[in-house]
Amino acid sequence: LRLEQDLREALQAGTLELAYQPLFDAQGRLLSFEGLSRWQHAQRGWVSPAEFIPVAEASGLIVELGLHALRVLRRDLDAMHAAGLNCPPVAINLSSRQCRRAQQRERFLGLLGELGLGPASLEFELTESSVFEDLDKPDSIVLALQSQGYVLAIDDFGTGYSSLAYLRRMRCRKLKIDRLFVNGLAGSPDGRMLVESIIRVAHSMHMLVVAEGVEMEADRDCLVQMGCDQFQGFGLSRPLNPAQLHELLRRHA
Ligand code: G
Ligand code: G
Ligand code: MN
Ligand code: NA
Repeated sequence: LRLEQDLREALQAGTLELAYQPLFDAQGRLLSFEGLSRWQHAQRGWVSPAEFIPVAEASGLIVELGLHALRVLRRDLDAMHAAGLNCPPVAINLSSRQCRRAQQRERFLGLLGELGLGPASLEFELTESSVFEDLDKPDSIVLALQSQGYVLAIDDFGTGYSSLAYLRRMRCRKLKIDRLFVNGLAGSPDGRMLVESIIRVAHSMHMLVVAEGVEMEADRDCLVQMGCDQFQGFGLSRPLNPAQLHELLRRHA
């Protein structure tokens, strides 16, 4: 409860930030970023999203957190433009609890328009379960975003339920294989077979495959060989603060 109250105040004060973790192709070219919420608590220091996202979801604060993330992204993009830097698309995580009500969905879509965050600058990541819940709604946020041309990725693939059922039902552009299946891949024949199958299924549905949680070069090489399209993980880059992001963009310009 203490954490919930502190999070509420942090959102009011606008002190949550975004960290940006790059995604690369097999040749090491920079493709895009995942924007991850970060909270520096006055007493506790950095609180992990693994801790505060569940609190935000349970309390409903996730709605405000999601809107706040869009504003922070707008501010950070403006700063990059002012510095003469071009930023590739940034993907934001979208929780199903953020857009459960029609009014929440409208507010979210409205803010995208207001901030001028279109599909060239913004993408979304959704977990399997949240896509599945949302698709049953007449005014589904997923379908709305898709019809506006936003790239959607299915996040943490393989850890949810009914994966194949909704893969068929809705076509996302990207599939992100959960790091559970990526870590130690090179040393695991079973793991390789599984990931190879996931890649084949995704490609047959014209989806791009992203491996997340890439930490070891052997795993990355293995994934490249299997035809994986994009790579993200501590082994390539940690999530970056805006200053580090600027530096990376200068290097890749
Ligand atoms: O950043 P990582 O450090 O620990 O994130 C942990 C979890 O929190 C991940 O599952 C990630 O998708 C989620 N997460 C991070 N930032 C956001 C956010 O802005 N919104 C939502 N809904 N989830 C987020
Ligand atoms: O659920 P989601 O995929 O959005 O989670 C992203 C989270 O994964 C972030 O918290 C990010 O810090 C974390 N992450 C990114 N790369 C790695 C990695 O190589 N190893 C581990 N353990 N976590 C990672
Ligand atoms: Mn994600
Ligand atoms: Na993920």
